[in-house]
Amino acid sequence: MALYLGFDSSTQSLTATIIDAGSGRHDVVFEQAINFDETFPEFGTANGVMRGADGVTVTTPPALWVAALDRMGAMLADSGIDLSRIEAISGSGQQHGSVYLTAEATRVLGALDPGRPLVDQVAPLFSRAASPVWLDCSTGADCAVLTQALGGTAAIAALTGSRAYERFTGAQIHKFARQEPANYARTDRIHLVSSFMASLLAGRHAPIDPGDGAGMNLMDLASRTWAPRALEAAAPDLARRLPAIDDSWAVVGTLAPYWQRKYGFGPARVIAWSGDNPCSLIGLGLIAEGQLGISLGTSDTVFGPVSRPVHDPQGAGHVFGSPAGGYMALTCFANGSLARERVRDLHHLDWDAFSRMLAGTPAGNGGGMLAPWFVPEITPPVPQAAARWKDLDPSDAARAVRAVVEGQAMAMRLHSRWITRAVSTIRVTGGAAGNEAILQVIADVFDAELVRIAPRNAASLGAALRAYHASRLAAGSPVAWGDVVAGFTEPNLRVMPNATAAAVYRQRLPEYERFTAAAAAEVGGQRAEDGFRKA
Ligand code: ADP
Ligand code: XUL
Repeated sequence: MALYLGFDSSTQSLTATIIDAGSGRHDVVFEQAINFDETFPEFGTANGVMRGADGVTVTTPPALWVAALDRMGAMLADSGIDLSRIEAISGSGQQHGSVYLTAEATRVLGALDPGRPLVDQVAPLFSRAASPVWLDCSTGADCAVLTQALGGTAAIAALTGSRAYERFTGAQIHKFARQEPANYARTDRIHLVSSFMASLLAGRHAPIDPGDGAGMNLMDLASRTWAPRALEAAAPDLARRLPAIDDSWAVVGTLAPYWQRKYGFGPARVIAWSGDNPCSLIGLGLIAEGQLGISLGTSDTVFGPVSRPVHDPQGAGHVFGSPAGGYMALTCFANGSLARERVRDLHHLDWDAFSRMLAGTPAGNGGGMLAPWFVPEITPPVPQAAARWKDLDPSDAARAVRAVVEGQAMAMRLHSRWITRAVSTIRVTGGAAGNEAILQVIADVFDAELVRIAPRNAASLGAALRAYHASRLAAGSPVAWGDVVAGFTEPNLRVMPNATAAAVYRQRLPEYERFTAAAAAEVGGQRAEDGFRKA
């Protein structure tokens, strides 16, 4: 009867999930979140971040994450759960964000005093006061330097799994070393949010796992080691400032006495943390190639496990390590719920009316199509808002509704071919997964069975499942991944594709691909892809 604890240190909140697993048990016994803005107004964040006057710099004071972890310790101690039954702990961090520590950190982490708040002990260790986070896009010039040094966009994507992105940690470190050389010089260790939080638990510097390490543009994806040329291009003497890369299931150490004495934990194993996307992969039960996950949230993402370090030929996707071994590929669409809401609001509909119109219109929409780029799009790269309607009057509410959902579903299908061509099942989650009419269109466009996974915090659950898997492995009684996730990631809805609709979309897809490629080229988006192919 062992318990396993997973955390999710995300942009706006810290969540903790405790599962009771093994011996036929698969119960979630605790899931609670601390909202950063509400709980810690003294840090002055809005939606968990601080936005710079330049409009592109986005940071979070790292002390906020420390304070939240300590507060969650107190909440767990008050939960009535016997924390000494927790056998292992892991976690999920927002990807790309980084934490900069002085040489003092090694000593302080090893001697945390349970009589003093964690934040008071850790706050003096930061050599960069504000941690850049994934919403930051202030490093265009730094990306250009990295890209150039590594031989162009295609070369950096093939080496690291992604082209140079502004939010990725390599460019963020380059900017720091360039703008604040003295503070960079006194930086002894640079962590990701994930490895930093694991270090607080273990009381020692934790490694970075290949899941989150791949979000830096600094890791050789195939060998899962730091790429020396990338480190050299990013900043002087970077290699000695980075933690080691270790397996996602590595045992970092034993939970520090701080946590045991202060909150009543036992000597739990601390397992390496990973990024939130890799942890969500596990939390949604995506462990076999051919399975695809679709998250219909603020943005839409399509992702899945892959066995080889593939990369998106169009340069828009990402490949990270999968915490279950192998890799995960991911494509993100900025025009997700925002675009659906745009069409809904344009016609003064509610979600019920939106769904009725969608269900009441024929597959293929009588030839009408929409490139739903109401805001600049990531996939394909479209640098400015540029929605395009084809053979369709946007004032026709029912057809406009169908056009936005079909356009999104066809884009997901087209831009996930590099992930897998043979989709077995699609596991879908996120706010819009509550809408069955939308799910039917996606099942039809992919011509694949679609299942909906109950809306929990998939990253935090995934971290708890990873703690379970890693702990059993370390104890010499490993559990297969299929058995790890079974019972925790069961579908609450199944949607089968409609054969007639699927046939319509098979014909329609090449046409949609041509239409959107031409539309993207018109607004300059194609240039990014051309640059990628030639590079
Ligand atoms: P995130 O985690 O990215 O903040 P969520 O996964 O919570 O987002 O999804 C929130 C979105 O879900 C809202 O922006 C809303 O557009 C969408 N949503 C909620 N209910 C429905 C519905 N019935 N049909 C379509 N979309 C919905
Ligand atoms: C992924 C990304 C986001 C963050 C969100 O590349 O930037 O999904 O991980 O926390």
